[in-house]
Amino acid sequence: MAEQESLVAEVAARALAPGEVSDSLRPRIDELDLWRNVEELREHGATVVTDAVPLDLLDELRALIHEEVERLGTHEHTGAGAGHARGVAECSMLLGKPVVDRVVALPKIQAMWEFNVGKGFRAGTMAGTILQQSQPGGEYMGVPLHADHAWLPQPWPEHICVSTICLPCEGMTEEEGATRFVPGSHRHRRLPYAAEAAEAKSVPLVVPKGGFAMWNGSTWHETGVRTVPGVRTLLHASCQRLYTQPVEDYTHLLRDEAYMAAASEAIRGLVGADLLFGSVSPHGVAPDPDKTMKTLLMSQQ
Ligand SMILES: O=C(O)CCC(=O)C(=O)O
Ligand SMILES: [Fe+2]
Repeated sequence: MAEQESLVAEVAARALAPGEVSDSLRPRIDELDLWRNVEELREHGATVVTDAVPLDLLDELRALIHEEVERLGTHEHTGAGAGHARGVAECSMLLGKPVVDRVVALPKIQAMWEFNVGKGFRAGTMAGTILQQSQPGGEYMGVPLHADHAWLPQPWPEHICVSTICLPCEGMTEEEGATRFVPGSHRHRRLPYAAEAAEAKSVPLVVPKGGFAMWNGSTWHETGVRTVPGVRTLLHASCQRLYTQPVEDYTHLLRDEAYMAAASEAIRGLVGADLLFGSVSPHGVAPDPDKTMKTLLMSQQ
């Protein structure tokens, strides 16, 4: 009993306010020079992090997304609205692909996810898209103004539950179709009404090659329009707060002993290897006590 009371006291004492940086994360934010990004996420709801991804990894990532899209054939029926983005070729469930695993484990990406969705965050969606040039007067391609918290009841919690990064393999300017967001829109903590969406003033998230754009689940954002030749090849990677149900189910990776034996700490985290979920066996009565303790403590941070 006394043990349980002290656990409750410890969990209570760990609680962070929304947008607060934990003591254990602070040194990484310092070292990686991410305070401007933390501030921008708090104030505006989105930010661009630079110098995060080595350029050779970007070439590999671009090749993977194009190969996957080709393999799935989604480039052939993009006009019919393949995937979630109209007119955009898409591939999903990319965690487990070696280059994606290396990218999403990079320190700046990991630190920003932890800031936004707390310790113990899991992979929610890991998708690649290829956006083509729009023709003048042509149909809008991509996802119109929305927020990634859309499957949570509104008003959305102050603690962010979904955090998306968009990582363009070649960088993205406004003309190249940079993702756009509405500064300050995260404060509404709900989806935009139709009239608000029609009048919203979005701004482009211009990303130099090697950087990524990031927003939080309440921020209103939309795919930009590519007006110049070429394509925008992008990794969309969303992570979710540990208690929410990840959109993509990566339990096959958790069960893959060879994969897990070689997995970095970052990947173990993304698939929830240390969380209590799924740890009660049909013959047992309680979840793994170590995992329960870890999960409880992480949930507050
Ligand atoms: O295509 C884009 O630029 C934005 C896509 C999007 O809404 C997302 O990844 O959450
Ligand atoms: Fe989105």
